[in-house]
Amino acid sequence: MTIQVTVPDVGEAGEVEVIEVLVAVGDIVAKDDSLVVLESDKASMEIPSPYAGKVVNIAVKEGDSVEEGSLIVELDVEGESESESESEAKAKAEAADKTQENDRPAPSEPKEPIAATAPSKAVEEQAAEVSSSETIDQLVVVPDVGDAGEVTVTELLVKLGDVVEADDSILVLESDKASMEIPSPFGGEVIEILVEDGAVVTEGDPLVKLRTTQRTQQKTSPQTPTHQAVKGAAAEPVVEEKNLTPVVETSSPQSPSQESVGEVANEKIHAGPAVRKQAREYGVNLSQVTGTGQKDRVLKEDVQAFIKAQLKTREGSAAGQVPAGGGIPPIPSIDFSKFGEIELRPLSRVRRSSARNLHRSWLNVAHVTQFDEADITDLEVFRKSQNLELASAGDKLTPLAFLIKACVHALIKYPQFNSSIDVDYEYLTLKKYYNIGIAVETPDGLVVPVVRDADKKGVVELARESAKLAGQARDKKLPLDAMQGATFTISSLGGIGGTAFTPIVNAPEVAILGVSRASMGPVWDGQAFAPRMLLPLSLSYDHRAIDGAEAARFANYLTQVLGDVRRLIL
Ligand code: CAO
Repeated sequence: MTIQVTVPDVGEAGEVEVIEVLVAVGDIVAKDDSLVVLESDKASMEIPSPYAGKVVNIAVKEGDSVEEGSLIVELDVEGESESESESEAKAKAEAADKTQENDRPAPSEPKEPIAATAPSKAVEEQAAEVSSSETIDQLVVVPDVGDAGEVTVTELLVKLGDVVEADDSILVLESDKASMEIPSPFGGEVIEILVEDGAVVTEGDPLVKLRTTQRTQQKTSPQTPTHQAVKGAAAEPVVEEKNLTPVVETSSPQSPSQESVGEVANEKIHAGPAVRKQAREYGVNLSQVTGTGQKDRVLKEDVQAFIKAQLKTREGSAAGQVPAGGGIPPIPSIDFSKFGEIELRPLSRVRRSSARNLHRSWLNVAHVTQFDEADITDLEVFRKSQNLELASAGDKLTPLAFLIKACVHALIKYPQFNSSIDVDYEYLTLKKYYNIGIAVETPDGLVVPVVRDADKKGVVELARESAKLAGQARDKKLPLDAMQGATFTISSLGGIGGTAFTPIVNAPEVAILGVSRASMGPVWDGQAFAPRMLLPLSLSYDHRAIDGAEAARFANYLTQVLGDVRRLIL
């Protein structure tokens, strides 16, 4: 015979939305298999099939608004024992008769509408009349764990069949900073353990299911959303009330409170039970999934897309391409005002952009830094003498112009430093032009203008041009194309101080020269220590493109050129 499954009493919700249809026409479902997921403003509920049978018609589709009594699906239950179906339907009809609310056909008629899940008021009243107690299955979920975000189950303190009292510890969760025993918010028998040792969970994830026995007078009315599977002891074979509010949540590990129902968690992650189940099965942390449903609700497709993206990230990582942010555990977002006074300073556009570029380079490049020292005693004598002559023309040589020139020479000798590596590691692109980026500190953040064709320019011209670019950068007057096309970068902190640092390669370039402050130091000349002006160099390079030995040679060659500037004319 054909059974119509209708929307049960949804309490105060009135209209609810069909957010998922879990079956298709022709599907064979078992009793209690979920048919659809309905969602009110406050919560979601899966509607289980009241009988085993074959789905012969689906009367709703995702997005439909339905109310109590609306037809959901039609089931062919002929495979079922007729007498059992009849007796169940009869029990429902009798219960409904008690309140004279039943205008449905008699249960023996071929199309008997059956409210699928939540017991109607009448059914509950019937249950109250025939039973002095009822069992209620309730989930204990991960409470608010503060800034911890993800926590690990480190110890299960209960096993199946254990009877716990309210406030008995049921398991231990551990964050980076602390362990916490999670007390049960209510007493009952442990009928399901939903996590295992080592599981990583977040706020709202279910931990254990407890079955409590309560006096019927204490039971929750269908108008009050609860997360209880109510099993009326006698009126119905099994009438399971699915939750209108999916979690029973404790307000904190220290003070569990059954009143603070899971709407908080619900608001944080808007997802139906089926989606939560799917997420649990695949170990997906729903807080990391972007919901594309109404009000950012997380749909099954969102979880699937998230899993796909994660897999891609792993494939990418295996191939050495790490998409920005992919697979990287996020740094927890902390409310610092809890610890003291704070000020929010918005980042400039320049700082945001350089933060993104630096992060991207840091993630992609296999950084190694080679340190060396150049003896620039003679260079400094020459530079200062030149400056005396150049002053009248308004020009000034700083060590930077010589560094640019020396780097161009080294790049010509070691062309792989003037290259970019193919993303598939098939080849290096060697560039036959020499454009040197110069890291310039500005009030808005780091800017890297480019001295073009540096190989074709003399030291004075390089000094003039780099000073002009640095000035334009600080005055925010750099033309856009002045920051493009660099093949190698110099970051000089020499005017400021420091003995060494590890600059980040400006990918897709493969190397960067960091320059620290030159200072006088003793150098052994074979017979005695002599005072020499030593310039610290820090050459960071992408080890994917450059071998360590090549880097040592490049840095060494630089020291030779800077140590004897006559080489620059060779
Ligand atoms: N050792 C000792 N003194 C140095 C030196 C060094 N390595 N480099 C420069 N100096 C001296 C200069 O000769 C100058 O001295 P005088 O005024 O007596 O001649 C003084 O320090 C100031 O130089 P400068 O910094 O104005 O000029 P510059 O050409 O050396 O540098 C620029 C230009 C744009 C690189 C620099 O101004 C700048 O912005 N540096 C910061 C770069 C930065 O932030 N890098 C970090 C990036 S993170 O990777």
